[in-house]
Amino acid sequence: MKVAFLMGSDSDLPRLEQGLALLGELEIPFEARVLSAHRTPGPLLEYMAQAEERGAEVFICAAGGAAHLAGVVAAHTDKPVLGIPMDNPPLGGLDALLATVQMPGGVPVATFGVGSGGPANAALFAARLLALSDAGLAERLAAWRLTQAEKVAAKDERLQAQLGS
Ligand code: RP5
Repeated sequence: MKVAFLMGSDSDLPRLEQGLALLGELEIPFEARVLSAHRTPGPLLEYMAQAEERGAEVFICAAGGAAHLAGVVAAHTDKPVLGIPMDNPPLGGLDALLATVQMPGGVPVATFGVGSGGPANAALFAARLLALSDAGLAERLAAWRLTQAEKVAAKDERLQAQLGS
């Protein structure tokens, strides 16, 4: 395992699947766990006590509402912590965004966007961090970026065909 992908609830999972799929596509060993800073504080600390020994190089933490998961994880590691604020009702994720991004000085959390791009970008950012010391992964990332550009170009071609231009 190189990436520990933690979420505060299984209700977060459906919106995180694109990020998990990207880690798989880029052949990055990861594990995903439901661990809550509030509901399971003990098991979260037990997890943090052994995650690095088991290989975790980057932590991705997704939580909604009063989202303290990424901050608590960052308080227990010197590895990079990437926070994903979940867009839950009734406040639409602004609560989680502020809770995740407004960390006190000395405990950094890199916070990603609320909504559909956040999980994918957190996974890609984790890949970029790991690619700094993994040439094979750097190549896979470059190939992935090329494929993404080709997909967008194909969409543009289809649009031009529809418009008859
Ligand atoms: C947070 O509370 C979780 O990350 C989730 O986004 C939110 C709601 O959790 P559930 O009540 O759906 O389990 O801790």
